[in-house]
Amino acid sequence: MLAPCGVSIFTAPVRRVWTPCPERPDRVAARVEPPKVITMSLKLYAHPFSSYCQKALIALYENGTPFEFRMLAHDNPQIMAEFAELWPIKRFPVLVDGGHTVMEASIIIEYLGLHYPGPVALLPADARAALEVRGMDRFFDNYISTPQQKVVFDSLRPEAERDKRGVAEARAMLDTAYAWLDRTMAGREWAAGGTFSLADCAAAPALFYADWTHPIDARFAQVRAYRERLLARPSFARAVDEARPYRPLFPLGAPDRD
Ligand SMILES: N[C@@H](CCC(=O)N[C@@H](CS)C(=O)NCC(=O)O)C(=O)O
Repeated sequence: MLAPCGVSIFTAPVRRVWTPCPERPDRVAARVEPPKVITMSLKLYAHPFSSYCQKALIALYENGTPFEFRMLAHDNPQIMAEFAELWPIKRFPVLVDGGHTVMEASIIIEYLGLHYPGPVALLPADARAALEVRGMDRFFDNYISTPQQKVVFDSLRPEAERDKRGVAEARAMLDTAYAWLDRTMAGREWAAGGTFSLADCAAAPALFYADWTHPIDARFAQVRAYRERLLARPSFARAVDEARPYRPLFPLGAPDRD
């Protein structure tokens, strides 16, 4: 069982083991074994407030996949050092499965589907349908999350180092992306059609923070309705709730909603 904070070590239920009884070899005696502490092989180096970490968390929560949350925080220097060693590029999340390191949220989700499949397949088995899902996943990363991050990161720079033109271009990209998505989502429940997928894992945190950064205009009713559907999805609702304590960290100021 996963604790709400993502702690992954759990105690298995008491097991009864039947062994031959020394006095009466024709019989067996029940011996109660102490509960075993089982350590998950999957470790996710992440932070709950990070959009790309939420993308991977949605996939883990959709399938109830047990994992250990390695919380990236400056008061966890050991975990920070492990992370820097694993992935010098220092972008998170990173998944570790035994000796294998997996970077990039989309690849983590595909990896989980291949090695830890659960009831919710986030990539369709059909290659053509999977291509559509991957295309929408790229759309949310490249044309929603990337410009959204540009606006936020720029706000963290000293005034003299800000990139006014780059921020204006990022905001224009968001408007163009909202407009395209609004047309694309007409008649669709989820990003790639009728089934929740990898693309929706990408969309949920991307649209969540994009709306905080560059509000989705009321004329993009399909996008706003889709964002609401994503917020109502239990896996994402859980990720949003776990990130709630960190809202004061949002550089542009978190709105009082969602
Ligand atoms: N392409 C990466 C992007 C990951 C990413 O940008 N993560 C952010 C957190 S949401 C990060 O590592 N930020 C740290 C930094 O920019 O220094 C992915 O898909 O996982």
